[in-house]
Amino acid sequence: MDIDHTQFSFEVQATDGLARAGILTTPHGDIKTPVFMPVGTQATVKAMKPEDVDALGAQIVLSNTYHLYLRPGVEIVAKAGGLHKFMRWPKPILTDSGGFQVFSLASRREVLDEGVRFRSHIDGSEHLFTPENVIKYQEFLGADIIMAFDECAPYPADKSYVKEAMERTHRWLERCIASKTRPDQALFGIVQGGIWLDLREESALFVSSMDLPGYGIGGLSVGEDKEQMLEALSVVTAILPMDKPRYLMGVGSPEDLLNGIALGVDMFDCVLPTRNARNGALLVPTGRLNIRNAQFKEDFTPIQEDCDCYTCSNFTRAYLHHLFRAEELLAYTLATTHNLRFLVRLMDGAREAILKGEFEDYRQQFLAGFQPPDP
Ligand code: PRF
Ligand code: ZN
Repeated sequence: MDIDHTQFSFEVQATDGLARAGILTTPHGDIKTPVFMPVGTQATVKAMKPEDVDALGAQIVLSNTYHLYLRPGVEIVAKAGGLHKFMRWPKPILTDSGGFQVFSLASRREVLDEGVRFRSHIDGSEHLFTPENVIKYQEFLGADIIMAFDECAPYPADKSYVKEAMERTHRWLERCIASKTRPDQALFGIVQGGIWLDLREESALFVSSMDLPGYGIGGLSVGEDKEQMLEALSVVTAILPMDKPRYLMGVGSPEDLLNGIALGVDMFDCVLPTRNARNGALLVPTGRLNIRNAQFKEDFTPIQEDCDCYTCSNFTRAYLHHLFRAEELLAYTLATTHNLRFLVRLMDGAREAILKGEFEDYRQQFLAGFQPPDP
């Protein structure tokens, strides 16, 4: 079934070079793009109350079919009234299909044309994901945006294998579209093709021909060089329809976000800002600081002087240093709050810059000050 166009739409409000500022309308509200989506794998953004995720400016969260299917089970979530009610997040939600997690987490995988047979990373039980059942599971969960079932080839891999995985992803996309029934969910197709530009072109053309409400770009940021990623990405964004949202899956460092926006990407997600936060790696305009470091023991300034987040408004580096050293649980909440707010502000700034036609200056200025971690 197609989608209800009164509930979903995407409007590009301004472009600046290839960068775009837009509004994505969903049944649970509007999303201003470009947008970073915090990850709530297990129906929770780790260490955060939904109210706090909302308060720091997040507009949409991502959750994972793979995890929720294995535990607590998608029927439980459906009985609770769907994922929005279950996790008490009233704003938009996107669920990933499991097409990536099954390859990164499950053990003893067997890829067949029918789907993927795998063993649970939790209890070793055997399961089969197919394009049809993964759509059904995402319909049980009830997210606003659901993703097609795809195969993300590993990196490095033989070109012949990446091509097979891409072709399988295309066949699976047709089956996903055919099995979808809910008009209040938007299905995004996923472009694959690894680092090979001819495969990327072929995949972008095929997926674009499906006339979907949005497009995911998968198979990147899986170990290839940054230059390879950006080159493959630029081939894809040049082909995808201008009037639909583009979502670069699993990409999330500040420099990748700005470089992705510069190539025409509208949506991003990544576990890094939240995972790094729980390891004490905090984002600041100059790069990352590790708050566990002894230099912060007597530093009574906020993490970031000009940050308006709850953590920076109320606590010092010395206090966070202490919480991390003492392994106090509040450390995770305060650090996650700051890192997510940092990315939300980075994206808000990018959007404003696009609307003013100043995005390239904004990107250059940020990148000039920001020192990425060694690869
Ligand atoms: N496919 C899906 N989810 C993903 C990816 C993908 O290729 C990636 C790769 N960066 C992250 N998440 N379905
Ligand atoms: Zn802060």
